[in-house]
Amino acid sequence: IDTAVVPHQNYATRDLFDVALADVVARYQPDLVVMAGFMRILGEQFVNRFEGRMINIHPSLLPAFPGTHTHARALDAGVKTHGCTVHLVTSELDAGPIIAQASVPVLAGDDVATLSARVLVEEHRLYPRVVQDWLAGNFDQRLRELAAREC
Ligand code: NHR
Repeated sequence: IDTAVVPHQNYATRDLFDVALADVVARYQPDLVVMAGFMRILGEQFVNRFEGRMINIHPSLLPAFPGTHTHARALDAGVKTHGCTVHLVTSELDAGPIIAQASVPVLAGDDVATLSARVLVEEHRLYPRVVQDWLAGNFDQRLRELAAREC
């Protein structure tokens, strides 16, 4: 598998980093851009070029707990069900159309370590399944319309 590294520290502004990263990704003419553990908010310079064919997995049941520290916030809120969400990436953070979700119970005595580990098991099941379905063209019409509208 080809690898490229684009360190954001090398760029003076977010926009310059976004353009540099997008240029590298565009070289591959990707059918699908799959974000995993990507922790930099992407601006229009990146999103506009791949919108509708870029997905992210987020460790909460969106729209609950967008952003960071999701497991601690779920525990603080006392929710009984938590999980992960695969969504289309749009310019609005963690707010793109939801593609798929998996849920786990929150158990008495859970801390961030035990809860995040339970969610991660589901992330590893859900994400490959979504990618496989996407590339097989198995997504329903509604999602294709949402993806097209976001372009
Ligand atoms: N970019 C866009 N435009 N839209 C989304 O939906 C995005 C995105 C970039 C990343 C992943 C998301 C997550 O799964 C993601 C979704 C990082 C932050 C964040 O606050 C927020 C959400 C996500 C990832 N990043 C800080 C920043 O200033 C840095 C935080 C840190 O370094 O720890 O970029 O949770």
